[in-house]
Amino acid sequence: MAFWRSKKKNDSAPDDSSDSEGSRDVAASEPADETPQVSKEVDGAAESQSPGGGLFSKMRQSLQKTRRALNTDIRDLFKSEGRLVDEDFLGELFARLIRTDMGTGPAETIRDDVAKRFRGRVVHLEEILETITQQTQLMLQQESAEIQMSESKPTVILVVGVNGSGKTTSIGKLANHLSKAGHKIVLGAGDTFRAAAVEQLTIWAGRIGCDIVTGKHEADPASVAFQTVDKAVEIGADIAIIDTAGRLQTQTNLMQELDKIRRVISKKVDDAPHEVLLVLDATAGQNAISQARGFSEAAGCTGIVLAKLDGSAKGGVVLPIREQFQLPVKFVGLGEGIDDIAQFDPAMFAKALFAQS
Ligand SMILES: Nc1nc2c(ncn2[C@@H]2O[C@H](COP(=O)(O)OP(=O)(O)OP(=O)(O)O)[C@@H](O)[C@H]2O)c(=O)[nH]1
Ligand SMILES: [Mg+2]
Repeated sequence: MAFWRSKKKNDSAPDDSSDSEGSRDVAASEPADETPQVSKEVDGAAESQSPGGGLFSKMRQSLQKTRRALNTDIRDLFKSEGRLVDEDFLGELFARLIRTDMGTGPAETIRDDVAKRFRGRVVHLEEILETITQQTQLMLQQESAEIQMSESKPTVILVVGVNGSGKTTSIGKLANHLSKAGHKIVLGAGDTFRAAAVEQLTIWAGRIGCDIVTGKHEADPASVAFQTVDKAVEIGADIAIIDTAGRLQTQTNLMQELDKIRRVISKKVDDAPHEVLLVLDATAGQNAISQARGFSEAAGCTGIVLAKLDGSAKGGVVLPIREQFQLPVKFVGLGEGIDDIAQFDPAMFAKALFAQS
């Protein structure tokens, strides 16, 4: 196993535009042959972050595209001073709500709530927005967005999802977030399929100042995962976060590869992985739902990271994700920068979604 030290880099987000399509065979035997490498960055203290402060405005900013579509649409319903809440109004409101990709279920719930409170009355935009915000918050309630920490170190987090959903970038931002919270982190470059993927995660490790375990190109990802957990145990790290190559839930061999990664990790730490985070691309809107459906069952996911909210006009997709899956949304991606991630907060999200710009 080789060690090296990298200088902290802090400029732009590491880009990775290489193609990751394709499929690989899963080796039948358990891994042990490849020798992953470990690099150590010791002198890179994490950037300071304004805790809490500005988080709402960041969330608000990120939801700008969704909010613009939604607010403009809803505002259009109020051409004159106030509007009578009748069947026409309720029908138009429903049509506008589903444009955010919130889906028919949540849109019906919101419409029915508005009907119950205001039918037959003349209402103003502000009243409607306030009601919708409250109802949205209610629908988004979940137990906790905290990472489930193992009682004994290390907590192991496996990160999965389809190609290009934002896995590696989310890992970089999450690792930074957790590192700032005082946790010692090890990253595992489990996407050995593309050389660029390892490089991308290595750049993030350098920026954060944490260890990373990498394997040779096309090394068995399960081997890298095992070595990552092994390294975390060895150095007393609090959290190991393991990247994986993008895959579709329909690619049976690649889903089996995830199984193998899980099996191998649990050989090292009994109850690991403690979290399997499914990264979904918010710009995919309703398509993100079908991704979630396949993965949540096949990969035993425990939580969702909704990436690229900032680039999406379909931020409403959080609602059907919460409605249809038992999985909590743990984090949202708000951009490509190192601090562009936030723990999911239903109240803040609902408020930011309907805030008037
Ligand atoms: N605007 C924005 N871009 C993001 C966000 N998260 C990821 N990206 C961008 O989305 C692209 C894909 O991100 P990656 O992290 O490489 O995605 P991945 O899932 O690891 O991709 P594969 O490993 O190829 O499957 C990159 O250009 C990222 O910079 C986000 O929250 N906001
Ligand atoms: Mg990746």
